[in-house]
Amino acid sequence: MKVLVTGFEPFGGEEINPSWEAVRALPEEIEGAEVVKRQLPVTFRGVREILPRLIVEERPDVVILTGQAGGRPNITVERVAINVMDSTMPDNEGFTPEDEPVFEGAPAAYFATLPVKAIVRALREEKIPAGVSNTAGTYVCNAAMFTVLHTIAVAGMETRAGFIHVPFSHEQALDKPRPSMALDTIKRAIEIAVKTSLRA
Ligand code: PCA
Repeated sequence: MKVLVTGFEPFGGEEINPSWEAVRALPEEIEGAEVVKRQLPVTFRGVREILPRLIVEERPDVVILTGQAGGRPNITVERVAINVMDSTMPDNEGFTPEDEPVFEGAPAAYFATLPVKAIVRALREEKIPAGVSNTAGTYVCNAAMFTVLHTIAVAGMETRAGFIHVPFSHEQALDKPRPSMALDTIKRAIEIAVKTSLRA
């Protein structure tokens, strides 16, 4: 079995992105499955170019994308990705799309194919605050999730895929009164999500 796990580069003036810091600390193998880790650019163009290629080349059994949701207090497992790019905050190459589709002619939305509820239950059993989220926003994370689910659907693959948003790390929150979580807890959460998805 093979698992593709991604995190993002920093954006929005942050020096780190806790999603990538956690992903890069993951072991090379989880329950016998090979773990392929990649850092993604925070650009609408980049994720739509890189992810379809990665999926077709690596043919993973499970894809778990992760990103920072600064301000959310807990780990959130996303239920749905929508075919919309709409942002007032420029991405890392200055692009601010308004009401554009991720892919012209693609469906309005895709549900995550990860065991969303089982992941949330497993995290809570390990005393990690977690919940289901019904929106991944309309910025680069949603576009990445939509791209992966669309690629898998069009290719007729059986890969299970979805997205997990993580809070700011404690380091990031030192100078701002925002909720945060220890990087090691975020890493453990992603590892639990991988294990739960492999068993599903
Ligand atoms: N979070 C952003 C994009 C990159 C990231 O880590 C988002 O939620 O869209």
